[in-house]
Formats: sequence, C-alpha cells, structure tokens
Amino acid sequence: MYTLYDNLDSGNGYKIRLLLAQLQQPYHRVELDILRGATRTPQFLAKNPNGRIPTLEFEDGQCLAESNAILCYLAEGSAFGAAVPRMASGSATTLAIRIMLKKCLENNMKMWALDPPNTLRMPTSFVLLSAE
Ligand SMILES: N[C@@H](CCC(=O)N[C@@H](CS)C(=O)NCC(=O)O)C(=O)O
Repeated sequence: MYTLYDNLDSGNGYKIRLLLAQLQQPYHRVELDILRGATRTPQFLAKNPNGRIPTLEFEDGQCLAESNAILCYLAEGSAFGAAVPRMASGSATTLAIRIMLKKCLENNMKMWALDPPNTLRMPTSFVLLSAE
C-alpha cells in the first residue's frame, strides 16, 4: 500500500488525495506539520531531499516527490491517463527531477534579478529514489 506524506491544508497534497480517491486506491496517509518543520527532519529528508510534501512512499520504501510527477505516475494506465501527458522519459522519477530543476531555474532567475552575485543556488545533491 502507498504511504502519502501530506498536509491537509496543501493544494499539492489535495491533488494527490483527489486522484487516489477517484482511483479508489487505498493508501496510508501521514499528516506532517509543515509549519513546524516536519518536512525538514533528517528522517523526512531521507525520503525527499527537497523537504516537501506531497511525497509518495512505495511498499519497498522508495519515494516519489513532486505532485505533478506523482499524478502522472498514478494516472498512467488508468482512465485518467489520457488526461496527462505521456512520460516521454518513461520514468516518474525523471519527471519529478525535471519539474524540480525547472522550479530551481525559475527561482534562480528571480534571484538573479534581485541579487546577481548569489545566483546558482542549485541543490548539489538532489537524489530521488527510483519509483520503478
Ligand atoms: N513543486 C512541489 C511543491 C511542493 C510544496 O511546495 N509543498 C509545500 C506544501 S504545499 C511544502 O511541503 N512545504 C513545506 C516546506 O517547504 O518545508 C509539488 O508540486 O509537489
């Protein structure tokens, strides 16, 4: 069974809960207090080095981050699969990394405008475990 690390106030978490409900997919939900740093503990960072929910954990302990990558992963092969783009890479993990890197790039571009010397704050050790 999947474990979803989540927060009830999170729209990104809600997207996953909604799809899991539509798929009638049972899962275990773990509520994390994101305002008190529950996603920044060593234990959680071992699951998602980006320190954010939603994070989907598989039975074997591997994890997938990034809500849109999780949606694509869950939707694939279901009736909702037609509504999402096919994963060109064939890998939910690659998609999660691409989404995360795009976000980093956008953030760096914003920071460049504000603070050029401190640009390029890319995470150096972003590792997502394979979901396959
Ligand atoms: N791009 C990510 C964004 C995830 C995100 O920003 N999650 C927030 C809650 S909506 C979070 O975990 N914040 C806690 C933190 O940054 O410590 C996704 O779509 O999954």
